[in-house]
This record gives sequence, C-alpha cells and structure tokens, in this order.
Amino acid sequence: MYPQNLAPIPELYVSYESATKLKQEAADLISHDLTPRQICDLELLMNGGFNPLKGFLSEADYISVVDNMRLADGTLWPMPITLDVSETFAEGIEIGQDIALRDQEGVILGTMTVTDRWTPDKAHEAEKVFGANDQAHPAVNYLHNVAGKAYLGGPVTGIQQPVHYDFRGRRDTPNELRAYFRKLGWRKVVAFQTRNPLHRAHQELTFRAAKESQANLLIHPVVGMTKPGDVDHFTRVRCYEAVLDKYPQSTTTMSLLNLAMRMAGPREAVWHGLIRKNHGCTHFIVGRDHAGPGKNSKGEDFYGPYDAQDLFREHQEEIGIEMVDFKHMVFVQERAQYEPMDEIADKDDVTILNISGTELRRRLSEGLDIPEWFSFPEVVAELRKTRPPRSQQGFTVFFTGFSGSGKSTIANALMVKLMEMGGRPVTLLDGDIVRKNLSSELGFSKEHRDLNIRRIGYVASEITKNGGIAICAPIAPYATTRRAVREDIEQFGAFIEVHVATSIEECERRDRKGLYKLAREGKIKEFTGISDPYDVPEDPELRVETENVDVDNCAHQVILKLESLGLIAAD
Ligand code: PPS
Repeated sequence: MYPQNLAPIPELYVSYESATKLKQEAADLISHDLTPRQICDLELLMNGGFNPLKGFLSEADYISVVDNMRLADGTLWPMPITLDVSETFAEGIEIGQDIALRDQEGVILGTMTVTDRWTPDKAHEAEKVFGANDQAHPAVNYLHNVAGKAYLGGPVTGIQQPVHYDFRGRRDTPNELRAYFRKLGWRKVVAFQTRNPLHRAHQELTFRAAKESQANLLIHPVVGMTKPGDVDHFTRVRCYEAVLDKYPQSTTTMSLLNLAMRMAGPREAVWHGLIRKNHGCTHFIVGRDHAGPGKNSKGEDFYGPYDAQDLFREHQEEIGIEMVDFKHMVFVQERAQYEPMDEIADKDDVTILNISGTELRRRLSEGLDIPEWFSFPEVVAELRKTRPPRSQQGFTVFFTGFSGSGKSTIANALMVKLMEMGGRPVTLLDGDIVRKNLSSELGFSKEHRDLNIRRIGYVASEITKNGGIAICAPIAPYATTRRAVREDIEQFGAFIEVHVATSIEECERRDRKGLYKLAREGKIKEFTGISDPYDVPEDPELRVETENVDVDNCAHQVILKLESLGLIAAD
C-alpha cells in the first residue's frame, strides 16, 4: 500500500483580497469565453484535482504528454489538458500576455499568462492519446469538430470556482475531501469512479473492493461531461442518493466530481487514478472496459476489456494509488448473488444472468420489466421517470412538401386526432403561423428559409424534450436543413418526417391561395417548385399521396405509422 498523505494539496487560487483586486484588473484583459469542457478542466486545475499541473499545457508538455504520457520534466501525466481557441483569437494574443478566462455568463474564473501558442497536429494527438484517428471516438470527434484549431498554454491564476447551483452539498474539492478523511480518521479510502447509475452489480463490486482492501469507500461519480447519450447527471445523482442508504453509513461517502471525461480507456484510467490520489484516496477500482468509448467505425472495440487495468498496473507505483481490479460481475441465479465472471468455477453448471446497457435502455424505452436481481426499485423508478416508455415520450412529426400540397390540412387533422387520444400536449407549428409569429421578418432566400426551419426545429426540440408532441408543417425545401433539425430533435425523442408528395402540377392546379398564378407571372419571386428548388425527401418515415385520398385517411396513415413506431400505445 502507498502511504496516505492528507496534507493540503496546492491549489492555484489566490487569497480573497488578491482575487477581488485581480478580478477588477482582469476586466481590462482580452477575454476567452470557456467552453463547458474547459470550465471542467479549469475547475480541476485550480482546485488541485489535476496536480501537479499549474495551468493549461505548454507546447513542450503537450508534445511530451501526447507522445510519452509524461510532462516534459518526466512526470507521469496521460491526458493533454489544453486550451483550444480559434485561430483568429490565437493570432490576436501576444506571448507573455495575460488573458481573462470567463464562464458562459461572463464571470471571470481565472487568468492565464500565455507562454505558448501553437497549431496542434490533431490526427497525431488522436492516434497517440485515443489510439486511433477515428471520429467514432467521442473525444476524437470533439477534437476535430468542436475544439478550436489553435492551442494556448500557460500558468493559471485562480480567482473563483465555477458556480454550481445543483447538489452543492455533494461537491468537494480535493482539499475538502482530504480534510473530511482526516477528520474521520479514514486511513484507507477506495474510490469508485462511475458515469452510470448504480445497479446491484456495482454495489457488489464496491462492497467487495472495500472488503478486499479493508478500506472506506468513496463513491466518486463524474458529473462534468461523460459519454454523449449517458443518463443525465441530475437523474444519476438522485439514483446514487437512493442507493447510498444501502451502504454502511460510517464507512461510505459520496462526492461529485466535475470532470470532463475523454473516454480514453487505458490512459483515462491512469488519469483517473492520479485525480483520485489528489483527492486523498489510497485505492482505486478499475473494472472491465474502464472509460470505454464503445465501438470504432468498423464496429470493433477501441480497447481490449482489460487494457486499462494493464496500463494502470504498469504505472501503479508512480500513480501512488493501489488498483483494485475487477473482472466482469454477473449474477449467478442458483446462488442468488453477483460474482466476478473469472471466479466462477462451475460456469457450465449454473445459470449466469446479465443485462447489458443496451438491453436496459430497450427495456426502459418499451416499459418492460427490470428484475430486482438487476437493480434497486428506487433506481428503476428514477430511470423510468427520465426515460419513460416511447408511448409517453415526446416526439415531432415534421411534414414537408410544396405550398398547397395539403401539409397544413393533414397536420390539423392529425392534431385533432392526437388531442382526442389525450395524454400528451400537442403543438402545431404550421408554416404560415410560424411565419406570422416567429419569423415575420424573414423572406424566402435560402438563408432565410434555413433560419426559419432552424427556429421551428428549436421550438420542436424543446417541446419534444419536455414530453410533448410537436407537429411542424413548413415547406422545408432543403434536405441538409431537415437533417440538421432531425439531429437536434433526435437527442430528445423521435423525429418522423412525412413527405406530403402532392406533385407540383396538382398543387398548381389547386392553387388554393392564388400564389402559383402570381409566381408564374413573376410577381412572387423564389417560389418553391416554380422558381426555387425543392429536395424531395429520399427516405422519409412516411410518404403520403393526397391525390384521390381524403384528408382523414392521410392523417390516419400518420397515426398508424406512430403506432408502428411505438409512439402511440394502448393505455
Ligand atoms: S419555408 O421554405 O419552409 O421556409 O416556407 P414556409 O415557412 O413553409 O412558408 C411557406 C408559405 O409561405 C407562402 N409563400 C411562399 N412559399 C414558397 N415560396 C415563396 N416564395 C413563397 N412566398 C410566400 C406560401 O403560402 C407557403 O404556405 P403553404 O402553407 O406551404 O402553402
């Protein structure tokens, strides 16, 4: 075991008086508005969570960390903590200059003296740090598509902690945890890192870890940034709180860590170990596929299931924290208990049960049973609240088609049918209504049409997020814009594109509003289908023909589609 040292760890904050003064002076500095990920990084830099780092990495440290997992002076550090900015911003900075680091509301959290400015080789960074330059890896995707092109490095002076309004009492700096462990006389502490709700397997694993290492237990979930698609941290923390009662109070505690994970598997495990060491822990649990990013673009795992344990073991001495490694935990029905897969000697004679993450999500979204051997009723209840079955989730029906194709009429009929069924609020965002209320200043250029559709998409995504039904009925002539709206909405619920496939000839023949006549006479410019393009949807969820089919039938086709997708179900 490595000796525990609970003396205060160095922080980058200055005294209250200096911070007040510095804050005033910093108001005149060039400001960088931090991204959510940078705010997480800065918090851990300032509070000592990333000790021994004293700021965002310099170029020499960056090169050395990327290539050798070490700072330029040889200290073990596996993750490049860099301040990425736009090229334009970087060009406006002189070396030696101080910049103010602001949160998204403009509050100055710290300052940085810029000692380095460079353009990184991102493909190389991806290969070395994440093992592949493959954008299926969330951090590689971030690196190429979200992070700025230039990096700035230099020491940071901390002015104030980022503000958190949620679960304030559950957040601790490394020094606060060290002080807590000192006060309770906890000489051995095993930390459990997690980005998922705790189920019975996790509980068993943490119990065993604490028992094996004869240590107290710190449940240390990440609430900064985790893998896209994870259960949000609000729900998770409510789940953790529910499970905490099932642990012995005198030897277990929970604290939230505002870390931005990178899902870098082996390197991430080493990084997590260093961070826990900084938080005063003596042991650290590394399970199967620690911080795994999932499959690569060829459908294969990025890392082997125990690569993280191997790399950790190799560097354990330097990390200064002992690994408690676990194999995959599974439920053995005959013995009604969880056991590590590799310790089951009678594998062929017993029934091994396991529910994967994907299977759990399927059961939640279809409202199916989640057995008690798998999780705790309180946790399942919380998860069901956030992930109700599909028939109770919000969704968007997005009609697209020419002017006069029948979109609004079908959309209205659909709205009435859905209101008759009840259960979820229904909002109709019809093209004309939106143009009157949301987009009255817009015309029909490509730019204005895109803006109009993005606004509709934004409102629909908010409705979908909050469990309502949004019915949109604009022309939406551009496929790329429709795709962008789909992506926005699918984060929160289903997106059903319905192409109202009335031909332009039929629309013109009907000419309900007399607009086609005016368009032909050139009195209305940029008229869709006449003098402006329309990208026919290639693969909509539904295509309805309106010629010789009445409105009621068209709306009913949509209802049937919704039913087949599980969005409407019997009570
Ligand atoms: S878009 O392209 O999706 O932003 O268009 P949208 O907001 O649905 O607005 C379409 C309605 O505006 C009327 N209108 C025009 N349509 C197409 N091209 C031009 N130049 C044009 N000028 C006015 C038309 O009545 C459309 O109504 P709908 O409900 O589609 O018939």
